Amino acid sequence: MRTRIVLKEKALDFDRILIDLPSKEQKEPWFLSINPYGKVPVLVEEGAWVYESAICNEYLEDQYPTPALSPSAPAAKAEMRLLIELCNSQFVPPIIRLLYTSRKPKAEQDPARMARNTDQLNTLFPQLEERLRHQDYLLGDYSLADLTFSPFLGLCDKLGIDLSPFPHVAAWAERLKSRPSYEEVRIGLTG
Ligand SMILES: N[C@@H](CCC(=O)N[C@@H](CS)C(=O)NCC(=O)O)C(=O)O
Repeated sequence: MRTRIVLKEKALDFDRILIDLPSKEQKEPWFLSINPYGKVPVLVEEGAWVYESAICNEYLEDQYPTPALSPSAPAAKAEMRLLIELCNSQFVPPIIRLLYTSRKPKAEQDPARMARNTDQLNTLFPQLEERLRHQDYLLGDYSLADLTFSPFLGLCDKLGIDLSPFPHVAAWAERLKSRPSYEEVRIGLTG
């Protein structure tokens, strides 16, 4: 979703090739030869084979700089990369663990483990709340940092994660969900 959001934000045409994840097509030799991690997305265009969504997104930003989804000043760009890293190291893992747990029958869910994941999120949210108190997006203008969070923020409702103690985070999540790129990618089976 994160790379498709960038493609949509930049109004770039692309073909989407679906990989059958449940049947582990991503672990077949042909796929491992293009992404040794055996994961989607992989972005392919003439002269470029790129994987890891954060790298795909930076590639697209460099190759198609308009509209800009990244600040140009080196310090602000470093801040954006730190936020992307924060998302991938502190936000995504507890959300994924909660998602897996939520798919198990109630009797098999470990409440202590779920509480640890929720605690981890509740350590992160105040940092985001502070940052969003005086601006609509993490760096002021919408950037790759925001869209790195958005698909996972979109799961909070479903996972029963209460954002109401963090009203600026909750408003930011709504703002991100209301961007046409997010909605098109969420509902789109193709493109
Ligand atoms: N760090 C990677 C994570 C990619 C990832 O986990 N992709 C999932 C789908 S959203 C996947 O391919 N899962 C299949 C698997 O791990 O076998 C990125 O941001 O591109």
